[in-house]
Amino acid sequence: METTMKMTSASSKVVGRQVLRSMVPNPSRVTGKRVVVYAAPPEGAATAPAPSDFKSSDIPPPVASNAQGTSNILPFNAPTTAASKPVTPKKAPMDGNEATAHIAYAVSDVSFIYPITPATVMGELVDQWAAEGRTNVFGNVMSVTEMESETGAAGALHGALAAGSLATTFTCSQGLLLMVPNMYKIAGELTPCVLHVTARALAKHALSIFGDHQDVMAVRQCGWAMLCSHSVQEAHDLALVAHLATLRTSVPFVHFFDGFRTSHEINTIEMIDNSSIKELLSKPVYADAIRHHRTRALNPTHPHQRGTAQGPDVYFQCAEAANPFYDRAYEQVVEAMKEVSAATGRSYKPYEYAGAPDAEKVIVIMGSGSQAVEEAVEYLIAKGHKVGVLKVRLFRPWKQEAFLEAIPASVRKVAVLDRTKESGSSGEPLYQQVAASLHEAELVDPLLPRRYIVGGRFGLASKEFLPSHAVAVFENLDAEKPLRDFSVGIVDDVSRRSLPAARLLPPGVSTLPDGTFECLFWGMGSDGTVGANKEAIKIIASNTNLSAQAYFSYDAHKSGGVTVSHLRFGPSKIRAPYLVQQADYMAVNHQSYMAKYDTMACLKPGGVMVLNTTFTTIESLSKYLPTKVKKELAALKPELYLIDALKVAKDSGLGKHVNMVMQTVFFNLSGVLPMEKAIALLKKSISKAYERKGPEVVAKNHAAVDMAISALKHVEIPADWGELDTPVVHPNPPAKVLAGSRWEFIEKVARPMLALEGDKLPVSVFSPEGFVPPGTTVIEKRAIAAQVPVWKSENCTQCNICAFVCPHAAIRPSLAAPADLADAPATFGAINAKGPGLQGLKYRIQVSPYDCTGCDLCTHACPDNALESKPINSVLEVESTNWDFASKLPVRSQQMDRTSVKGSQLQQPLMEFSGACEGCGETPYVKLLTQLFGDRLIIANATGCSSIWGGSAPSNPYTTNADGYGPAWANSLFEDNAQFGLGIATGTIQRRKALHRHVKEVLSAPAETTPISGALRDALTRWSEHFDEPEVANVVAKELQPLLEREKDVTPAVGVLHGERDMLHKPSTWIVGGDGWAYDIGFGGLDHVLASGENVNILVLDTEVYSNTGGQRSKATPMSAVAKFAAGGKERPKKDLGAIAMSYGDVYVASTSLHANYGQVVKAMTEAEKYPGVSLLLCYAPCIMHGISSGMCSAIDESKMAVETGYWPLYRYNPAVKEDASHHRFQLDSKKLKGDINELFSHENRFQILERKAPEVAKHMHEVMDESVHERFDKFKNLASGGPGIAVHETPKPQEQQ
Ligand SMILES: Cc1ncc(C[n+]2csc(CCOP(=O)(O)OP(=O)(O)O)c2C)c(N)n1
Ligand code: SF4
Ligand code: SF4
Ligand code: SF4
Repeated sequence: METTMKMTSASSKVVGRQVLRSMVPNPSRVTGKRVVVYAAPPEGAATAPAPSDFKSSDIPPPVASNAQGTSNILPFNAPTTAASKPVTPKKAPMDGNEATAHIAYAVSDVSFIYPITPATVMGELVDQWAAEGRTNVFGNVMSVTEMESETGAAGALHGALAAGSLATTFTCSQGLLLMVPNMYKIAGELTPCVLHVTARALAKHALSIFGDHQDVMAVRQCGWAMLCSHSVQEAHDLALVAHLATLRTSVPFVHFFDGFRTSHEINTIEMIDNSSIKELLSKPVYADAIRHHRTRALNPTHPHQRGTAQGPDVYFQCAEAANPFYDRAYEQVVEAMKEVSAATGRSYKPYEYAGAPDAEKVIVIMGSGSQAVEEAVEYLIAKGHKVGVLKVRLFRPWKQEAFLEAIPASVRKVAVLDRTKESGSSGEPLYQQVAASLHEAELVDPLLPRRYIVGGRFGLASKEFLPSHAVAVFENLDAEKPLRDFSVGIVDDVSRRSLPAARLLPPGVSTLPDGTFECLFWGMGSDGTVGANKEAIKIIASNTNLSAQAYFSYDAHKSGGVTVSHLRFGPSKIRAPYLVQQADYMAVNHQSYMAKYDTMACLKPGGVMVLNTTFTTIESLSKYLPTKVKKELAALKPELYLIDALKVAKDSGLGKHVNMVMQTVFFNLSGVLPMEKAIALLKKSISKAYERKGPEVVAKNHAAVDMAISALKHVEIPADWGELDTPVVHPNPPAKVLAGSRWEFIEKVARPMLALEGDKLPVSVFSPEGFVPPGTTVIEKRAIAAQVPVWKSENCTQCNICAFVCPHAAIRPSLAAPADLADAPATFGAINAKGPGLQGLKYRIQVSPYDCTGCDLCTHACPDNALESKPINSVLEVESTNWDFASKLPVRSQQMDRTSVKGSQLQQPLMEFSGACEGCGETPYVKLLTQLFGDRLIIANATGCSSIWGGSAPSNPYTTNADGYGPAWANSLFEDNAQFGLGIATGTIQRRKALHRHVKEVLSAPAETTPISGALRDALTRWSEHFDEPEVANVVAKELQPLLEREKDVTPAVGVLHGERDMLHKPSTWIVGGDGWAYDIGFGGLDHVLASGENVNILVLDTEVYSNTGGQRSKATPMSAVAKFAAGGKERPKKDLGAIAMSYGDVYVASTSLHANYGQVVKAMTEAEKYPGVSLLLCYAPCIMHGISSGMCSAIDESKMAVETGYWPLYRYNPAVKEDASHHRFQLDSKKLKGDINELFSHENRFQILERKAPEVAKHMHEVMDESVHERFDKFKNLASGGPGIAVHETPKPQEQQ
């Protein structure tokens, strides 16, 4: 197979080259003109006119090609001779991102990048390769620069192109939208460039990181050619086609492929080697194009001007002048495709038909979905149907003739499938395009047969699209009244547009090639299962002759959520762009999943099933498994294996990481490789994967591999399973029943979604605006902790620190009157409460074992050894009963001052059980915010981890108090959060001002015309006098609710007050986001808000990286830290956002570290909220991305050390303070510096990587950092004693606030 391929490609290369050379025009030769200032027009095109005062003779002439037909200003530094040798294609398993990045790197010199899922990986790879010094085909190391946003990336890209570079970038979704203005410019100037896009949904009613074509369709009008890859192999090949075609045409190209399905699918591909690419690029057509691009670049030795302003007299004509470039682009794409074909043996067409030659029905489709259609077409043809699929690769420029030619003449019915939604249109863009083409053709040639056409949508946000869905589309075409403008893959019971299930391809019938082996691995986020499976599939693909495919699906939790790895391998090429439906091999890595999810629905009868469980005998398992599962097991009759992988992992020092154990078991049972070989390969891959984490981690993983097999047990499924009515120990009991719409949402939407059954939900259960009621996380009860803390009352000093540090609000103090405890469970011990105002009450610390993540922060933080970690199974029943009882106790929080550390924790947290990682450093700040101001909080939240753990539907951790009050939370975008928050504040102030005016009007109206009660008059008067003081106004506001309800009809004016009564409550607006938002992409807006003087509060959760997208560098990243996009360590120091904010003089600024100083953060939040202007809180937030060597449970010690060494200073700058000899606006809360900053660095992998890789560089950087930390501390000391340094403005005048 390989030899044939090699011969074909070698011979066709020669032919191809001769043919191509005679066919491809050299623009300057064809036109006989020197075309150097404007992009080379295609053959026959009019040369774009030069500005009237422009002398083309000012430009150096293009250098003629030499006799061999090769330009003598070849852009290569390296010799090209090696390229002519035939090269055996290298097969390698990789995902679509890597497949694309290889090409982009090979042919580009410059890249400006910015992270956005799922395109980030391409940026990370080119950054890594550049850091490693890899050279591209021109012999250059790519220059890779991370920008502050995609706006910046596109602007810089535009600049690099204008300077004559070969430049590229990678993005999608919101990032692509930010590029639109520059995309117009780049295309308008006819600049060769390729933008690689992992097509993704756009943020509308909700953000979604998953794949569809909404983003690319939103830029289809920008003047870029659009080339779509349908598979991982195509992403590799067509990436090159795009780079070649852009040079040939001077039209910039968007090369796109489906986000996740293609970008993250690992498949075995044949790689194009750099020598072949080099050989291609050394052809005169490309050498000339590159030279041409460079000659027309901005250069003072032959200057010209671009980007001018034009008026009505010329703008239109100039826009039309580019038409010839687009008119001929199709041919150039075809040429480039032929060249890549010649080099690879794989042929592509812009519009490619597959199916019956005499097909009567076709589906037209673009992207990975075409492969599912192809499987369906093959299946239907085998059953005698005349069907086909038309795969669209080139969407812009659209070549009507070529498209029409690709459709077999026999076709009478056409269904066009779009992976996008254009609300209110009469059809989506591909449909419109196809319909227009067919219609025009029929108009031009009335003899043509009439073709019936319908359009529909599929696969939005990676919704599964199966061959059976394609069959349903064909069946629709045959219906008596086919649905037009339909959807497929969902149940739309509202507008009834969805297609019914296919009859010809029932569920359970596979369309995969014979011999394909399918595997499923159920893992838990951050348990390493996904990483291990990526390695497994790479091992299989690289060491057998089998084709392999892997895809991974996740839920929205940052960690502790469910992950499912879908692996396939087999003798034939695997397309199947959809999830494994029925596995031959299924591993369930966490026993609780057997009850939580319908795992059995995914297992093939007679397959192999491995369960990681602590119940390793059939008797104990029998007691644990739900009856339903046992019945299913009895029916499916799998080979069942049990293993206590957690024990093996613990014994080998891996804690709860069971991934390597389960991986070894997989190799053992699947027999895909001889076991000895598999073990050797596994160990090799472990060494490589964990190298960055140090030799100890590698050794522990090796030990796990060695110990795994002996712990594996085969068990027989008892014949009577399924008939027995075994009592069930349910690990996920239904939570409390709550009334109203929240309960309805929980039952109808949240529960099915959490059980991974969201795909089955019909349209009617959803709110079209995407709103989610508060407090839905209360039902999740994930039980993901291995160990949970249990209270030792005898040691407890009632400091409430455990609750203060808990990221998940899973441990809380309870106060109760003795009478409240009359019905307490026997295990609900309580001690006498200590502290002012608490006399006579009982006190208890209670953990919720189902909600605890086992991060151990509370046990580490407890100063009195009053918490003990115990295995969850030993305490689950008792402590969850205690928790339920504690949750129902009357609220007694009013009895404590909430602005103390202890008092704050007696308040109900109105943010609980979020999906953040165990030990997350961000959540405790926001939880505290809700304890201080939760009942009047409005949060504008930037996109980032805090919007994911805080707002991933259906999980809403923001909840309400007994009055139904709680944080109102919204996310606009990543880049605009400061402005969004300012808008909320301004809008709120405006509405409250108007209400205040109305109240005053009612009060001043004569009693005869406004006969309101004395009680209402009195309350309105008090409200009016204190409407801006929440402590009074919000109490009176509550009093006013029933009064207004009763008297709303007295006069229309009172009716107005009633209508606006929810504005009586004074809110507190907080703008919350991460450092990536505040320091980089949102900085412009943030700065504007800082300068606005409005009464808003800004909370920056500073993890010092873009945590949500995997840890890329931001301008908050410290020097020397290795982050993604800073593979060689960050060279520049962290930006001082506090100093920038303080320079305004009237901005309240605090730098805080919750774990290092509990009191300071409470003080800072309280002061910030009180301050009648802009406040900025910088919050040090330890994150898993820091790689703290002893785990996140040490985040407290680590934060303390960061403060003590001066790495993270604690201060407050309060412009409300009147400066005098003893009062200063700047307060330094850090004490005298102590300890060695290098010790801090030695605990965190982000610093250690550089120390291991380049010790000298790291040493130097750390010295610089140490020095600057001391300098900064001295400066702060000076400021704290009233020394100069910060602009002092007048204390802001009290303003009318919200
Ligand atoms: C315009 C745009 N570009 C990129 C993204 C992708 N993105 C989402 S969150 C994020 C990083 C957030 O980092 P940070 O602000 O530091 O918050 P953290 O995740 O660390 O809490 C990025 C790059 C996006 N959503 N929108
Ligand atoms: S172990 Fe972590 S999640 Fe559990 S209660 Fe303690 S701090 Fe909270
Ligand atoms: S941290 Fe320890 S001593 Fe303090 S309240 Fe919690 S359990 Fe008690
Ligand atoms: S900030 Fe870090 S620790 Fe917190 S959820 Fe994000 S990645 Fe996890």
